[in-house]
Amino acid sequence: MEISFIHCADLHLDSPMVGLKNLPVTLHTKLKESTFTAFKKVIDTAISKKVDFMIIAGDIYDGEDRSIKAQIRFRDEMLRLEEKQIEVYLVHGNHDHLNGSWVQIELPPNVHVFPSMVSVKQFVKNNLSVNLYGFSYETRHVKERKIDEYARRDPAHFHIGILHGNLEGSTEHSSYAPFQVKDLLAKKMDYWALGHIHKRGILESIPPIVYPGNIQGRHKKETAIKGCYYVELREGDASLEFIPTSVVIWEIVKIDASTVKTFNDLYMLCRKQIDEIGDGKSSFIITLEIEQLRIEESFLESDLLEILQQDEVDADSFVWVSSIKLQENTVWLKENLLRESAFYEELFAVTKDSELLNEAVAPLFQHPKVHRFLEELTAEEKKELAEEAEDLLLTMLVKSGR
Ligand SMILES: [Mn+2]
Repeated sequence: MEISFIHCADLHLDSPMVGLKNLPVTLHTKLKESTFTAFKKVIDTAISKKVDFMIIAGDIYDGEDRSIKAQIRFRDEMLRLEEKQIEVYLVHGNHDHLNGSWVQIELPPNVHVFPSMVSVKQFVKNNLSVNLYGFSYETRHVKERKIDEYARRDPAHFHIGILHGNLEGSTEHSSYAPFQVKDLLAKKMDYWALGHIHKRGILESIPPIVYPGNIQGRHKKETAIKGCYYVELREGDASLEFIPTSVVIWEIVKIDASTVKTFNDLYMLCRKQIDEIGDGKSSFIITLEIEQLRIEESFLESDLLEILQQDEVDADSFVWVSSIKLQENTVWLKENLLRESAFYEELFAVTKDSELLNEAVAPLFQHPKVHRFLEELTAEEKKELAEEAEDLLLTMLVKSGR
């Protein structure tokens, strides 16, 4: 007794991929296409592995308007699965909730969409039955503990829960349909197909409770290779294989610049590190984080970025530097400054003054359109802000040539 399926989530088809100035047109085209290309890889895998069905755990579309282009492309991929008699079980998430306004493109009959109430759908092959449980987001904000509405319904050989929601305590994503791992375990499912959190994670192995992450990163914070899971489920046993699908990989590359003395050294060091990333197969968009910089020459980040972007790029496998974060060795800088004049001592004291900090952020917290989205700053956040202020001050002093 065995079933196999693909579990993917957070396709975000037709993600706009904004904010990349200077990206050459060919690379931009590839990036704009990447969510579709990645999804095609998911479908190719389903077909080549001859899976019984596919689960899509929410956020198929990036926007609640579900662009017609995205819907047509999605339908075309569904048709490819229909040809191979592969069923699809999907839920809509906060990004593509049922209440959005869109032109409805009809999907083939192999696609089963869960309604907004937690419901069960049954997959049957020969004498084997699988119960799948799930719900789609009615509106963007589903804050209730929908997990409480899930109930295993026997008889069936396998039970699979599909849930687009947030693991309690995870702060990177909005806290929709929150749950704890113990809540899921209590439901006695054989597999939990999660979606919403874009970072891949296996929360439990028996039974598997899985966030596959998204299939293609959409911005510099969605780093590393993205993909989906190919799952084989047997009685009391499961095996998972990660299938990479991302077309363009976002990465943060840290460079320790403590040994460089001149701008030219720095440039050469960056160049070398960038060349080491390229593997001739994959494409990367990277943020360079240059740390421990202590060179005396003054230069602009934008200049360094510009020359790094000037080198030839190959659309099939490129490494593109999208931004640079320069971090001076602040201890060294501060020491230098303090040696220069007592004025700096006073200046740095300013960033430690919590009254001044409160004053500085007050307009934001009082703004009628903004304040309701903000939460009070914690002591830790205030400390971070003060440190960032000091770093900023130092950086500005360096850039102004002191
Ligand atoms: Mn998502």
